Amino acid sequence: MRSWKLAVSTADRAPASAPILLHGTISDNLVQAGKLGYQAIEVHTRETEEFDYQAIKEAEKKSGVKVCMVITGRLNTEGKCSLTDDRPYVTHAAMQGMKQYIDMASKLGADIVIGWVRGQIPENGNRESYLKRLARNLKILSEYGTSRHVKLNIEVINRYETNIFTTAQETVDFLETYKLDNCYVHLDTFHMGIDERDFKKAIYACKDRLGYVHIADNSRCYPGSGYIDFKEILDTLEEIGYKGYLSVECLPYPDRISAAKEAADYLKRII
Ligand code: LER
Ligand code: MN
Repeated sequence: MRSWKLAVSTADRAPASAPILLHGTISDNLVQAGKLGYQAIEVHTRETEEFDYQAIKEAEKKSGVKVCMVITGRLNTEGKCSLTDDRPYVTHAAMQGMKQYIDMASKLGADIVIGWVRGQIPENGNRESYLKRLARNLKILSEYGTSRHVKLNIEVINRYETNIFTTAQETVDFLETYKLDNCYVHLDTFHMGIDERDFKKAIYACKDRLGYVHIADNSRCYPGSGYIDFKEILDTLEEIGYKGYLSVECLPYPDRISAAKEAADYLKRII
């Protein structure tokens, strides 16, 4: 049996409705994550944040925990930018913001996640032309990432939150069609429970293209609290040779620390 690397979601602050478990500075969150049994943290942040990279490196060394991923959703939720928007000045701002995230990830030795910032196809919009626009922009970002040793992970998100990349197969097909070599698929077990018919098949569809995995149970609470079969998921991830992180991104119930602890304890039990 192989040993899995566990990560946990963090931010400087987040509403109670967000699936983010640790709040505070990156340095404090690294220490807290280590105490709870995690090897890494993912950081949900704005692209404009100016971190003290030296202090973060020292905190990583001291805690033995690293920053594995920079999450870009706030460029969309707060910054109102998307990579498919009809207004060129909005996509331009989205591209600028994404380059800032890639620079940040490069300094942290991390990769990035592209979730909501991909945007939405408007009702009655020509799907093909929006996907072409998205592919063109992702190609530029993918190359920008390659030059800075940062991988782009495209999150598969359920149909109630987006209408682009709602299944693993759709996402893999897109990455292959547009030859986006530095882009990977990012699965989230909560979203999979809504839009995938078969967890095993979805994971197999990604194979070498799987870059990152979010872990939450069917109600989006901590793994082990619901009915998702995580044992089967881990076995399948092992079968395809997945070597990335299992990152707990779940709702902070009954409270943030208990959820983080329950999740780590549960995952370690079944590993
Ligand atoms: C982000 O990782 C995610 O899963 C989306 O549902 C936004 O929360
Ligand atoms: Mn997620």
